[in-house]
Amino acid sequence: MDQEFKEVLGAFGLELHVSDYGNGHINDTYIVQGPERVIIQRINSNVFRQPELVMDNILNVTEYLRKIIAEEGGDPDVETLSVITTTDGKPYYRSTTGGYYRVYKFIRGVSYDEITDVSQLYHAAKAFGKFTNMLADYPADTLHEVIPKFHDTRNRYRNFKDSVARDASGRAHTCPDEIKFVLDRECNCGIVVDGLADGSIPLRVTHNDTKLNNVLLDPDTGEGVCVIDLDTVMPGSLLYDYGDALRFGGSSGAEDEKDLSKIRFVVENFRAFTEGYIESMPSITARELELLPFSIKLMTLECGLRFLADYIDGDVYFKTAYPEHNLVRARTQFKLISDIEAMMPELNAIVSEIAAKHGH
Ligand code: ADP
Ligand code: GN1
Ligand code: MG
Repeated sequence: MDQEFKEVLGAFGLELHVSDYGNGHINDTYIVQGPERVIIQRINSNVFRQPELVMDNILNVTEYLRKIIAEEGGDPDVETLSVITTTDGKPYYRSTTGGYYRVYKFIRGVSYDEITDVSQLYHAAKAFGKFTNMLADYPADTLHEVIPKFHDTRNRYRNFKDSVARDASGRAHTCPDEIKFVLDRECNCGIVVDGLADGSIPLRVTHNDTKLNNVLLDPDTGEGVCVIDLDTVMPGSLLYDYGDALRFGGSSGAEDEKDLSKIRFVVENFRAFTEGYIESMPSITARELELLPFSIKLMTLECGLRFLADYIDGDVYFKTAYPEHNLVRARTQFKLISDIEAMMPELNAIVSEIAAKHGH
C-alpha cells in the first residue's frame, strides 16, 4: 500500500483493503473490501486529458438514467453506475501527485473477457440496446467530447499514417504486411462519419466502447444487469456500439490470441447479438440496419489500426504486458476482418431475416 493510495482512500473515507480488479486497457481499477464493496479507479489522464469533463458527463448521464430506471420500476443502484463522492462532496479526488481517482458502488455481476456461451451475446446486446434507447431523448449537444473524433475513422487513418511516417519506436519495418492491410482498406473509412454529417445516419447518444467486459451480466440468470465503463459516452452512431461489440464478441478467441488459427468470426455469435440488438432497438432505421454487418468490419479495422499505430508509436496508449502485445492484438483484428469480408453476403442475409421478423 503506497502513500498515494492511503491518501486517496482517506479522501473518500475508505478502509485499507484494496486489490487490483478487472481487465480494462485504460484505467487502473481496484476493489476495496469493507462493510460496502466499492470500485476505485485511477482515471487515465493520458487518454482522458480533462478527467473533470469525463466525470461531468458520467454524473449527468447516470443521473438521467437513474430517473428512467426508477420510473420503470428498476433499481438505479444496480442498473447504472453510482458515483461515490469524497468526504467533502466532490465526484473525484485529485491526489497531491496529480492522479485523478473516482469511486463507484460495486455492482454484483460478471464481466466476460471471453465468450463462454452464445447467450451472453444476446443478453449483452439487449443491455447495450436498452442503454441507447434510455438515452434517446438526452440532449446530446450538452455532452463533452472527452476524446475528440473518437470514432472518426477517417481521422484515425490520418493519425495512423502519421505514426507510420514518424516511426517513433523504429518498429515499422517489423510489420509491413499489417501496414499494407490497413492502407488497402482506407476506402471504408468515411462511410459512417459522412452518413452522420449528411443526416442519413441518425446522431444518437452512444456508449462508444461496447466490449463485452463493459456490461455486467447476472451470474445466476445470465441477463444483463448494468452497462459500465461510461467514460466515452458521447454523441455518435449506434453502428459504433453494435460494430464494436461484435468486433469483440464475434471472435472465437481472445483479442490477444497469438495463434491465429484459433481466431475466426463466429456466425452464431453474430446472430445472437444481432437478435438481441434489433429486438431492443425498435427505432433502428433502414440505413442503420443496412450497415450493421459493414459496421463490424469498420470497427474492427479502426481498432486494429489503433493497436498497430500504438505498436509503432512504442505502446503509449493501451496497457501492454509484453513488447509485441499491440501487434498481436492488431493481427487478431485483421484475421477477423478477412473472415467478415468473405462472409458479408451471409451476414447481410441474416440481418434482413432478423429485421423482417421484428417488423422492419
Ligand atoms: P477500463 O476503462 O480500464 O476498461 P472499466 O471501467 O471497464 O475500466 O473497469 C474495468 C473492469 O472493472 C470492468 O471490466 C469490470 O470488470 C470492473 N468494474 C468496473 N466498474 C465496476 C463496478 N461499478 N462494479 C463491478 N465491477 C466493475
Ligand atoms: C479500450 O477501456 P477498455 O479496455 O474497455 C479502448 C477501446 C478499445 C478497446 C480495445 C477509451 O477499451 O476504444 O476498443 O480498449 N478504450 C478507450 O480492447 O480508448
Ligand atoms: Mg472497460
